[in-house]
Amino acid sequence: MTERIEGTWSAPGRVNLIGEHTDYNDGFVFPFAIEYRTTVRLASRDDARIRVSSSFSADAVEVPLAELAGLFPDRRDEVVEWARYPLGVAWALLEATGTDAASVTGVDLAFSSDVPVGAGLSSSAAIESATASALNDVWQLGLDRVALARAGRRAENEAVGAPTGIMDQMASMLGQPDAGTFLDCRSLLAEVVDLGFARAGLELVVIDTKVTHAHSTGGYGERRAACERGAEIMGVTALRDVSVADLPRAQELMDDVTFRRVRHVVTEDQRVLDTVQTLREDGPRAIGGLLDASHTSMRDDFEISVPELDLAVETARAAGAIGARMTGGGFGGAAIALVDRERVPAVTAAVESAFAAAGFTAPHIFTVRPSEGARRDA
Ligand code: GAF
Repeated sequence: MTERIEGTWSAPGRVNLIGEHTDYNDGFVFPFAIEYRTTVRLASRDDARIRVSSSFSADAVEVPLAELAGLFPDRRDEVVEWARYPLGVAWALLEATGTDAASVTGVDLAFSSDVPVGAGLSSSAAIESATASALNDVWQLGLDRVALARAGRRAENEAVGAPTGIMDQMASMLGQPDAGTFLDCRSLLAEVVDLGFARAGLELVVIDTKVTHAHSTGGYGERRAACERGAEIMGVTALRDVSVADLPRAQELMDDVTFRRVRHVVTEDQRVLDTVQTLREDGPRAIGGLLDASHTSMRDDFEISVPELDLAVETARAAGAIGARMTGGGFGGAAIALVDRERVPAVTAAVESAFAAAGFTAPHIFTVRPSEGARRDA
C-alpha cells in the first residue's frame, strides 16, 4: 500500500477592477484576488478513483480517473454541474501533461467555500485554481501558475461549457496582497501593480445585486460571437489589434450592434492601460472617471448591465463613491464602488434604500481587500 497523502489548498475569488470582456479578445485586464476563498482538503486513495464532495452541494461524484477522458467534453451532461469544475480540471491537467491516468494516485477532494456564488466574483475559478494547485502538487506535474490557470480555463470551456476567457483563473492563481494583476491576455505576461487603496483611505465596496447569471447560456456567448465577427470584418486576429483611432473605419464597415460591441472592447482596453498609468502616476483617487466610463460603455455599447447594476452604480456615485462600475461578465452579479473609508456606511445605506424603493431584492454589500492567490495551506 502506498503512503497516504493529505493536505489543504485554497484559492480566492476575484474582483475585476477594470477590463471587461477584453480577455477573450486578446486584450488587457486588471483584476485582483479577494480574501474570500475556496478550500479543498485532499486525501489520496489507492484505488485510482477521484471523488469530489462539497459543503455547498449534497451531490458527491466518484469516477475512475481513467474514465475522465471519456466524460469530457462530450458526456459532461452526465456529471452534476458543480462537479464538472474540479473533475474538468483533473481531466485538463492529465491531458495537458500527457499523463496516463493509471500512473497517478487516486484522490478524495472535499471542498468548502466562502466565495459568494453567482455574484460575479468567480467562485468557479476559485474551485478550479484550488483543484489545479492541489493536483499539481500531489501528482507532481511540475506545472507553473500560468499552466494551471490554462487548465482551469479549459475545464470551464470544455467540461462546463462556458466560453469564457482566462482572466478569472489568472487572477485567482496570481493574486498578491494589496495589488492588482495587470494582465496581457495575449502574451499572458502579468505585472503586479500596487493598488494603494488602504494607504489612500479607500475601500473597495462590492454590491451583490443577487441577480444570478450563468455564462454557459445566452448573452455571454453572443457577445463573444459579436467580437469575433467584428475582428473578422476588420481583418485582424482579435480586437486587441484594433485601436481607438480605427473606430471611425469600423463604424463604416459594420452594422450598428457589432460596431458598439467592438467600440466597448477597444475603448475598454485603452481604459485598462489608462487605469494602470493613472494609478502609478496619481494614485487610486484619480481612477474614478475611468471606472465610471467603463460602466457606461458596458451599459450602452456592450449592453450587459441590468437595472439593478445601474441603480447600484448610480446610487453609490451619488452618495460619494469616487467611481463605480459593474464587475464580471454581466447580466447580473455585482457592482464595485471605490469609496472613502468613512463614507462606506452612507453609500451602503443609500444603495439599500434605493433598492428597497425600486422594489428590488435586498443587495448584499461588503468590502474586499486585494489578497493572496492560490496556495497550499497545510
Ligand atoms: C467572466 C469570464 F469568466 C471572464 O473570462 C471574463 O470574460 C469576464 O466574464 C468578463 O470580463 O468572468
